[in-house]
Amino acid sequence: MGKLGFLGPTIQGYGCAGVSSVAYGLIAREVERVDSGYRSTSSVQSSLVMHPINEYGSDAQKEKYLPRLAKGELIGCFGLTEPNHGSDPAGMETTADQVDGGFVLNGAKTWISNAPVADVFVIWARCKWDDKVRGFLLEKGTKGLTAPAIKHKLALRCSLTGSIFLDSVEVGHDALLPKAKGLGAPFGCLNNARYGISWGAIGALEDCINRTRAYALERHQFNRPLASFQLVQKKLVDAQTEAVLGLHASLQVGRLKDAGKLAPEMISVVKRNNCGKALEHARKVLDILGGNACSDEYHVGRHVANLQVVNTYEGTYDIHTLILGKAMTGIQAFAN
Ligand code: TGC
Ligand code: FAD
Repeated sequence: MGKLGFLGPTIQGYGCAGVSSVAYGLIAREVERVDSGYRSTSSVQSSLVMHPINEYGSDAQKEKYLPRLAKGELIGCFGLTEPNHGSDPAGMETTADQVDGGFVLNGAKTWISNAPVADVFVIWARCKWDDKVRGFLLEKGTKGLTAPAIKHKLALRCSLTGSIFLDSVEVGHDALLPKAKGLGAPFGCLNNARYGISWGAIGALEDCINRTRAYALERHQFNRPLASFQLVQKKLVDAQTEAVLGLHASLQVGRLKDAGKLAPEMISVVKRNNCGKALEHARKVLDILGGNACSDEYHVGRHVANLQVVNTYEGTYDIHTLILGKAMTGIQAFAN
């Protein structure tokens, strides 16, 4: 991916491709057509590690990390979710405190993509001195930092996921992302990643449609191809319709993003809709495989399992419903 310029592709300079947000979406779609786990690995690197360094980092941090992250020589991860705080990151318990020469971090993160193989860790922590959330760049091998893998995942099996434990991890002043203050900083990264996921989920659905269409044309029952049955055609047509509509919605959001006319709610619309629809219709066309749905040789079941996670991370389907509900009514329904 590094050689092809897929990592941090919208960043200008530092060896990055410098392409548009629409191009970034197209990359996500093609990568996720293969497997959501590949897209996960690459979108964490691009949107959740390179983006915050580029957006909130110092010149020295950009020079140090971006060129090697762009080439894939370094792998990064993004630690926001905690064991007790997933949908509500505002409640995070990970802390940073000031000490002589820098900061000390304590806490735990979980379900973190790339963590077990990460060289660079973007860690979000609540700062004890002013109660604000800030981002820190930690490096593999730092004393007190461990990132064990979460084993036996049912989905996203080609993407490595881990926990992160921070046991009095001491870092210098240069580890702080100087321009990231408040929860808006990690949410700004999520805007980019969620946008890419909205394209990616449709890529996975398109692969499911192509595979089940080919199967339906080839497989005969009652002396006719499955594709000749109206119920089978309806499943394919419903899925294709949602793929086309979702894709064009993301294309328009990408064009608005490139034109600087984006509102984060637009991203919630396409993340929620495209992930939900991709999961629903991938599941429906899976029926076309009959008993073969059970075999991983046919791939559609793998996509369905992956899409359950894709519909969950980066804000669950229901959390995006509430984000949009708040935007439409002015009333937040997350908590009392
Ligand atoms: P709230 O009070 O609404 O906002 C706090 C501050 O953040 C600002 N803000 C945003 N800024 C930019 N973009 C957005 N989308 C923003 N949303 C909010 C807001 O203006 C405010 O700023 P300020 O200056 O006034 O302080 O925050 P809340 O605590 O009420 O948030 C509610 C909620 C539910 C929307 C939020 O917590 C949320 O989005 N929860 C979902 C958590 C989530 O998405 N986690 C993702 C973890 S990373 C991940 O899953 C990676 S998987 C990647 C892969 O493998 O592909
Ligand atoms: P919870 O927040 O406990 O939610 C459980 C259920 O309750 C959901 O259905 C949710 O919609 C619902 N719910 C919660 N609050 C409300 C409410 N107010 N109203 C109605 N319903 C509600 N995180 C990272 O920081 N970095 C990563 O790289 C990363 N990678 C991941 C990779 C994988 C494979 C997975 C599975 C997760 C990853 N995550 C990552 C974590 C992911 O973002 C969280 O799982 C997700 O945000 C949901 O949080 P949770 O699992 O704690 O669920």
